[in-house]
Amino acid sequence: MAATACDRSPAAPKACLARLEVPDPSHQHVGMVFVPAGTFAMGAAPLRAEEGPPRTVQVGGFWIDRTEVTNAAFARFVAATGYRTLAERPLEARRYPNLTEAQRAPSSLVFVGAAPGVDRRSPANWWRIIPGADWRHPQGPDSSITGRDALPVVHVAYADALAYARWLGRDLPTEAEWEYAARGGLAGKRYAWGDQPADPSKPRANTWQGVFPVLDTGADGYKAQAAPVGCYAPNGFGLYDMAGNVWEWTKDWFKPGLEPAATEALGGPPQALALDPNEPQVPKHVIKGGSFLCSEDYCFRYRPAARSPGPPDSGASHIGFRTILRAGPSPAAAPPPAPAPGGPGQATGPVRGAGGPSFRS
Ligand SMILES: [Ca+2]
Repeated sequence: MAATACDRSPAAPKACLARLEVPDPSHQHVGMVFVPAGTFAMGAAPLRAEEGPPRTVQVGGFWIDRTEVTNAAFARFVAATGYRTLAERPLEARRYPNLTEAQRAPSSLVFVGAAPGVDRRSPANWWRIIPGADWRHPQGPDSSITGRDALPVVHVAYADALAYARWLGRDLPTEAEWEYAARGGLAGKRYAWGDQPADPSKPRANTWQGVFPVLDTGADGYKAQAAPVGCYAPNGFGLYDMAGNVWEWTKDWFKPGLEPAATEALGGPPQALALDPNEPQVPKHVIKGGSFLCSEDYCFRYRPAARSPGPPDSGASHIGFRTILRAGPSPAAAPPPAPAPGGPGQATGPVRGAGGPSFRS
């Protein structure tokens, strides 16, 4: 057996916060923290090619979820609306004519680990498209979220996250808003908690300790799996898990580097300029924060300045989200979400992630 260290035991991890806050449209601010308007240095001296040097960016005040959206919160949304996530729907044949019917069946990407000696250049060695994997079945059809109310919802595509946010009259954060929130009021620090490197004896986030993707020692308490929300100390704004646990969707279209500040505040480059050099035919959104799969020796993206491209029509077992409510105009007045799955130019693109770089860890 590969030493993946994936813990698939049926024992449900306990909740870490005393109370799970579950909002609904009548209780719009439940679970949120207010972050005052401010100016900050977005980005950092690049540690990865896609990052950009710091530039001054202004953001308005906003409410933001104290934690990643949980299974409990997403379940309330689904119960109220009957919403089906993209992973639960078959892909449309007209949009994906090159795929077989089996390939278009409902499915999602699950991290399965790898054996020692694996070629670390190919994420396909540790990701599998598993039919029947979705937010209710995070490891595949035989798994469930029973007893996992406090875990972040995963296998949510960008459109799923936006649909949840819209139901609450909220929005998803721009990359600038997300990064400003993640920094917690600290200026120019490498991590959400300051400049001290991660210390396994005093874990500050759910990441990966050991050799990725072969062995996670789980020194932070969670071995190759997401933790319940709020298991580690919050940042300066009172926000939990802004580093590690699960990646989080933002509204910005991804391209390497950062846009000039004036554009950044408005939400990054237009879709026409979206570019993942490793998969240029698929426009992607920026995901932030890193995940439980981020190790110091491979991903190292559990830093506020780090960023990665996420295909809008794909979820995965390590991508979740949180929502915001701007102090300015209501998000209800914003344009409707883009159609999904598969927009123009994506019809022949990789489906549900073919192991693209956004899924490295
Ligand atoms: Ca961990």
